[in-house]
Amino acid sequence: MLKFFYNAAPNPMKIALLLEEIGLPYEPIPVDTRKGEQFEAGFLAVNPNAKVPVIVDGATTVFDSNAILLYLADREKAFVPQDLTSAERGQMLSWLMFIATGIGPFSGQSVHFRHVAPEPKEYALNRYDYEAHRHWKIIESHLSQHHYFLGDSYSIVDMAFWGWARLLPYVLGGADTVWVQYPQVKRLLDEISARPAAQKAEALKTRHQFKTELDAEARKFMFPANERLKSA
Ligand SMILES: N[C@@H](CCC(=O)N[C@@H](CS)C(=O)NCC(=O)O)C(=O)O
Repeated sequence: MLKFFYNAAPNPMKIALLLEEIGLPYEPIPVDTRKGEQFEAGFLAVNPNAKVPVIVDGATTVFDSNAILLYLADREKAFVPQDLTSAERGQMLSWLMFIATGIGPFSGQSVHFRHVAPEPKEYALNRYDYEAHRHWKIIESHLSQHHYFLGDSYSIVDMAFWGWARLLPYVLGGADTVWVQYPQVKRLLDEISARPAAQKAEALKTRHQFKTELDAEARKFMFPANERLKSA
C-alpha cells in the first residue's frame, strides 16, 4: 500500500486532500517534526531534505508536495490536463510552480517572522509580509476571472492552493481584515473545504498525536539555524 509520510502542516495537507479525492488506499505515517523525527535515518532515506510530505509508491519515492501532486495526478489520470502540450497543461504547470516557489516559501517566511522570530524583525517582516501579499493578490485577481485555477475544472492546483489558503489569516495576520481583502480566495477555500475529501483530509491528523508545544526542544529541530547564533 502507498505510504504517506505527513504532519498537519500546509504542504502535507495538499497530498491528504488529493489522496482522499482519488480514493486511493494509503498508509499515513506521522512524522513529528517538533520531536525531530524528520532527521531520523529512516526518514532521511526517503527525503534527504528532512521535510514532509513524502510518498513511497512501491519502488517509487517522491518528496516535495507539488511534485507528489503531479506524480499522483498523472498516475491516476485525474485532476490534471492530460494533453502535454495543451494550453491547460501549460496553465496547470505555471500555477502549480507559482504556488510551490512563491506562495509556499513567502507564506512560510511571513509566518516565521510574524509569529516566531525575535526582535528586531521589522525589516524582515516587512519584506516577507509584502511578498506574501503580492503573491496572494495575484491569486485573488486570477480567481476573480476564473472559478478554479484552470477555469471550469477542479485540479491539483486548487488542492495546492487549499493547503495554504486554510491558514491565510495566520500567514498574513489580521483575521478580521484578511477575508475582506481576499474574497475570491475565501470563496474557493470555502468551496473546497466543504468537499467530503477535504473533511477527511482535515480529520487525518486526529488519528495521530503530534507534539503541539513550540518549546526549546521543538525550536532546536524546527529552526536549526539558531544554533549557530548561540556559538557566535
Ligand atoms: N518544498 C517542500 C517544503 C516542505 C516543508 O517545508 N515541510 C514542512 C511542513 S509544511 C516541514 O516538514 N517542516 C519541518 C522542518 O522544516 O524541519 C514541499 O513543498 O513539500
